[in-house]
Amino acid sequence: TVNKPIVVSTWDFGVAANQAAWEILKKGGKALDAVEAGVRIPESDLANATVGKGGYPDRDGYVTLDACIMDENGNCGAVAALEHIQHPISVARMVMEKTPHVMLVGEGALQFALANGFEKENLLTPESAHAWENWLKEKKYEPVVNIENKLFNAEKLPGNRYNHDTIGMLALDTLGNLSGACTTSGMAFKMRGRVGDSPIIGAGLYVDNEVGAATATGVGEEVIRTVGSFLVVELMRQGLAPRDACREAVERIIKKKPETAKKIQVGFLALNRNGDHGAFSLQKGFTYAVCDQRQRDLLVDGDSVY
Ligand code: SD4
Repeated sequence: TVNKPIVVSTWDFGVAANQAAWEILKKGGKALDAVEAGVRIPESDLANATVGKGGYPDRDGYVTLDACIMDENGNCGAVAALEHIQHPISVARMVMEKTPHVMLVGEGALQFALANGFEKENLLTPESAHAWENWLKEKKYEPVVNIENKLFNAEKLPGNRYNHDTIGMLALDTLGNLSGACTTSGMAFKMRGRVGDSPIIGAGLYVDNEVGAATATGVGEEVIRTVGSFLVVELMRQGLAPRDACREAVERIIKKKPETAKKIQVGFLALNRNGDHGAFSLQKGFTYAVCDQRQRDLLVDGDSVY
């Protein structure tokens, strides 16, 4: 039997995002609508000035966002290095639905968003600006393992905040259709113009309705190098369970860059067309959230190599 509908998403903040997706799925709504609505929850926290949630900027102080979305028919849309727009996922969906293209970047993506009614906002919160100013003292680019959960859970402590980093979300609706969304402010203090895996179809996200869907989080360069999400889906096509497919993709990263792999985090999350899910990461501490008929806010610890 197929376990549907179901939605899964990366990290502890996936729990809240899944709830928004579930509102749509439980009424028989489309997976595509569910994943868009779901990831808008962590995205919109960027604008919440009273609690100061915003993505960390690049090393020059600019907040630049990457996102992509893909549906059950292989339609997809993406934006990269987009500034000033609170909901890059919705711009990505509009690129998919209203243009002959798959991806718009930078100035052109912003122009397209503004022409389609999105509002220009300042996404650099005082807290993120402060973190950047601190970073400028040493200017060391050192991705922190599991920063997503560390900052998220640190929010509960006074004086702390979190940045959301990447949420990848995959959903299977009552019709048995799969869709996925992935959205991020990218690696903190990245070079200006740097684009990660998250907006790249096949790297940060891939959906094939005949097989399943996968998404990635962590250091995007290693995910791009191995075309990670596409790899996970192709491994599921060959018969691997979601967790085992994610494990193979993680091991591919180790094989390509053994020294790098020891120091960084990359995690994959997969959902197949039967509604089975699984995850695997390089380092311990990668979590994902599940919401289906049985469990509304389940948080699962993915297995890891190290
Ligand atoms: C990137 N994969 O820009 C993203 C970062 C990330 O949770 O996943 N953060 O490389």
